[in-house]
Amino acid sequence: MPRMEETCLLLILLLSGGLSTLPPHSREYHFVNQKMNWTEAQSYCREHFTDLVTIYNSNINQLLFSMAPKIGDSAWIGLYDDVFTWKWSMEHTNIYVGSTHEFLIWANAQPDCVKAKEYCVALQGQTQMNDRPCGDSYPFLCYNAKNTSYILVMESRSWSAAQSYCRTYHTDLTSIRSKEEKSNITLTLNGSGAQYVWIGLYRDPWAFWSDNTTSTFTNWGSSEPNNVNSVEYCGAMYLRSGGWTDGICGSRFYFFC
Ligand SMILES: *[C@@H]1O[C@H](CO)[C@@H](O)[C@H](O)[C@H]1NC(C)=O
Ligand SMILES: *[C@@H]1O[C@H](CO)[C@@H](O)[C@H](O)[C@H]1NC(C)=O
Ligand SMILES: *[C@@H]1O[C@H](CO)[C@@H](O)[C@H](O)[C@H]1NC(C)=O
Ligand SMILES: *[C@@H]1O[C@H](CO)[C@@H](O)[C@H](O)[C@H]1NC(C)=O
Ligand SMILES: *[C@@H]1O[C@H](CO)[C@@H](O)[C@H](O)[C@H]1NC(C)=O
Ligand SMILES: [Ca+2]
Ligand SMILES: [Ca+2]
Repeated sequence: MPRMEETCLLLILLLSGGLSTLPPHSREYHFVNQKMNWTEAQSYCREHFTDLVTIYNSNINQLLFSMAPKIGDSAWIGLYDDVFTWKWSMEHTNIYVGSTHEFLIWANAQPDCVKAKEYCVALQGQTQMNDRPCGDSYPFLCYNAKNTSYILVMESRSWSAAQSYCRTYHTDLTSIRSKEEKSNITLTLNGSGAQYVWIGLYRDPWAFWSDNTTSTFTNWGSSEPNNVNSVEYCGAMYLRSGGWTDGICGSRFYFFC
């Protein structure tokens, strides 16, 4: 039977102040020479090894790059962009924002993270949500906890400048936590004529790895991620360059476990 994986061992010695009481921490990396979509690859890695790979630094990136053939193809890594996990500016905890909330309603075909640039949320047409580029300037809606009121500021600012303003003069950009709050917000916006109004919802781009660990290292290829046609939410490595790209999760690529 032909070998399906090439195996490479990288031993990282954890030196704890000179004491060697801890066993060496070893990580094993595998290039799998079969093409699967991202979820199939994830299952394969979990079944045969541990998980899809998490890349913590350029040494690991280089190691993986060196293990794979230099061909004009890509290999999945564990990175993915979760377009439904959002946070409120006021709370900073991840909340799942699906499409079924009665008061948090996405506009048609949203969130679509156009060109991989939309990580902040505005109310569109005063009632529905749309992810928009955080640097765009829109009017915004603050919440004041002292007198529980919503303040529409009709000056256009970027999302983070709007957040600063709200935190300085009120409490924060508004959350929408209930039907009652939503109806008051709709009332506040009524007649304003604003097409987009920032609210306090945002997310971190490309924040998750398959094994639930976190890594701040990135190695995107030039002009990546670009979310072509708003369907690229899984991370892969170009086998010719070692640079990363966002790809369609249903595409079949080689992968690293
Ligand atoms: C609540 O307080 C803010 C800040 O002082 C003020 O701008 C706003 O008009 C107040 N709203 C109400 C309804 O009292
Ligand atoms: C919002 O509207 C509801 C009624 O729909 C009301 O009970 C509530 O006090 C209002 N104010 C806030 C801050 O939600
Ligand atoms: C919005 O305001 C107009 C008057 O300016 C009013 O006729 C209408 O009922 C209001 N809509 C809502 C949803 O409150
Ligand atoms: C990652 O976390 C999620 C939610 O916290 C959990 O459902 C999932 O099983 C975890 N996956 C792994 C591989 O630990
Ligand atoms: C990957 O393939 C499996 C089985 O063919 C399919 O059920 C799954 O939906 C695919 N995943 C994606 C992200 O397309
Ligand atoms: Ca959008
Ligand atoms: Ca891409």
